Amino acid sequence: MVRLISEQTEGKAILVTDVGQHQMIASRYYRFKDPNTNITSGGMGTMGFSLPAAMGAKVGAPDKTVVAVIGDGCFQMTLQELGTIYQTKIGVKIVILNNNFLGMVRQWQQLFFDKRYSSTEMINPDFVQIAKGFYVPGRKVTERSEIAGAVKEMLDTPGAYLLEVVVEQEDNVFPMVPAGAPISNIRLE
Ligand SMILES: Cc1ncc(C[n+]2csc(CCOP(=O)(O)OP(=O)(O)O)c2C)c(N)n1
Repeated sequence: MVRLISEQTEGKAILVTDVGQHQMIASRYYRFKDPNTNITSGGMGTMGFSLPAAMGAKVGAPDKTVVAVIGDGCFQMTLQELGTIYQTKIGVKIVILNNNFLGMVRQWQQLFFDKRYSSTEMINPDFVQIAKGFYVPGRKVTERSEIAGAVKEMLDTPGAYLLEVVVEQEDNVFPMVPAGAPISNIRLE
């Protein structure tokens, strides 16, 4: 998904990410061409960062394509900003990688706590309907074969757009360093 966005924007978009697996996936698979085009909530990352940050990026660089790549959990932290998008017509593209989990935390629970999942499964609302409530057009895709066309539709649609992509529920992202471990203990699987 991220590679397709990368290809169709020729690596020239400003990519803004939130916190979690999607953040690392976006960093790994988007082929950035220009400096200052990867905006992410690193370090003490705060869920909910990416939507308002993407809006700010679009206001600062109106001629650039700005794509926010967001997890389903993070999106629900600041989705009310869709109201600001509607009011101010900020043309930001929103891509939700929806695994129906707080994926990064689930990954840790799987790898370090014998898959004892606690408070990480998400029962999500209908994101496309929520966007429609704010007059932001959108689409949900569930099949791999649909995603190239969906990215094109998103980029070709003037103004803001929300694309929800249903992804593998229990996929993991590497490399990672276990809590309290030195970098030499990096895990690749
Ligand atoms: C405000 C806030 N609460 C909790 C966390 C801890 N945290 C980091 S990533 C994450 C899960 C993110 O889930 P989701 O947005 O669905 O993204 P995914 O990892 O599935 O891509 C959580 C709870 C945080 N970084 N910020």
